[in-house]
Amino acid sequence: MKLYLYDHCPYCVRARMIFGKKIVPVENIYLLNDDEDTPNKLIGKKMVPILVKDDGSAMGESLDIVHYIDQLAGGTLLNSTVRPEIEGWIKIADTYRNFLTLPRCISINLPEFATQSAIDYFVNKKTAIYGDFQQHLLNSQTYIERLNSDLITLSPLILSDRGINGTFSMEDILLFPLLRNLTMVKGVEWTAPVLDYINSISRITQIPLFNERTI
Ligand SMILES: N[C@@H](CCC(=O)N[C@@H](CS)C(=O)NCC(=O)O)C(=O)O
Repeated sequence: MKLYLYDHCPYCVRARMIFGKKIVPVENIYLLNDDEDTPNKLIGKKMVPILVKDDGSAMGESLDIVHYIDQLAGGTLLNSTVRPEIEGWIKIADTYRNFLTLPRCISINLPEFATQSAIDYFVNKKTAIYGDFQQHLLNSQTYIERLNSDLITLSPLILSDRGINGTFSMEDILLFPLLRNLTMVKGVEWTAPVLDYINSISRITQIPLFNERTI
């Protein structure tokens, strides 16, 4: 199977997590961010992740891919219960996380941004939706302080390093990709429980963090 993705894409990380956790072999293919043709041909729109199965058929939508691989790999199926506190936490982080990660992800040598035209494509597209990247960088401290405070709120919700609700579950699939992206941000005060959690899920899913190239 082949998985088409971008390294900075949290939805792609959801898909990567189930392959890593269930030890299902897959070829990861990182598209350039301005490559519209490949995804358009596969699923009729410019969006990743895309799974191309062994029979050649293509599947979009991260959670569909997660469920497909979860069933295919056998073993215990992911518990899909998500606590309202986790849903609420994600909703709050969603209000500012992109302001921190979008302007940084283009500068940390990710494969989808290997060319200037891929970077320009991304900056133009995302600026139209989220606002000026430079302004967000200038406002970083405000967002970092919000995140620091939210990490303190998150800490007591972590029941185990193996999975936030005790075992690996849908909560991890939804939460870890956001936290992993935020490891590219310099100056975040990670609490010990959150740090242990992301390091452990990174190991379990074989998805490296960005903490060695923070900006
Ligand atoms: N609902 C989709 C969302 C996927 C998504 O938004 N992917 C983004 C990358 S993070 C994308 O491909 N956007 C098109 C673009 O950036 O041009 C899923 O869960 O798979």
